[in-house]
Amino acid sequence: MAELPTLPYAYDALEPVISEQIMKLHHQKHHQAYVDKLNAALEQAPNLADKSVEWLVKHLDEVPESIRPAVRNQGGGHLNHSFFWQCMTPGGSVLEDGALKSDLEAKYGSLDEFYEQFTTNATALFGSGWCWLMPDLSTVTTSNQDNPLTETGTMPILGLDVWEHAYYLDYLNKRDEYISKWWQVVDWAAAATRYKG
Ligand code: MN3
Repeated sequence: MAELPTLPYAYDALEPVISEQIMKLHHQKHHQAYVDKLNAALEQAPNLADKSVEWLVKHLDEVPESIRPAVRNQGGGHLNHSFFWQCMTPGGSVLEDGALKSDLEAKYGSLDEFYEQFTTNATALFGSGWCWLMPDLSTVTTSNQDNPLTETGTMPILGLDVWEHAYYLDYLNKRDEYISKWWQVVDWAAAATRYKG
C-alpha cells in the first residue's frame, strides 16, 4: 500500500514563494489522489503489493498492461511529489563548495548559466510536466507524471513541478516568475547529498 508521506515542513513554511493554500491543496488533495488511485489500481495486481513505487515506475514493462497507464500516471504522481517535497526546504539551502557546485560550473560555465538553462527548459515545456536535474547534470523535462527513472533507470537529483496546480493560485499564468522564485526554497544541500559525482 502506498501512503501519503508527511510533509517535512509546515504548510506555510515555503511562503511567500509557495503559499499555504497551494501547499495544502497540492499535498492533501493532489498527492493524496495519486496515492489513492495507485492503491486502487494495485488491488488488481496482488503480486505487486510489496513493490516500492520506485520499483514500479522503473519497471513499468513488468506491470500488467491493464493497470500500466494507472501505475505510470498515479504511481509517477506519487513518486514525483514525494521527491518534490524533499527538493525544498524553508528559506532554501546554499549550494556549498563541493562536487555538485564545481561540476555544475564546469558543465554550464557558471551557476547563473545553469539556472538560466533549467528555467528555459521548464518554461518551454508544453502542457503539464516536470523539469529535472539528472545525475549527469543534464536538465530534462517529462510530460504529465513521467519520471526519468522509467527511461534512464536513475532518479534525478532535483525536480520541479510545473503543472499549473503547482503555481496558478499564486502566479496565475506567469510560470517563469514561479520558476525564478522557486530557487529561493530549493534544498541544495539535499541535492548535493544525492549527487555522486
Ligand atoms: Mn503537482
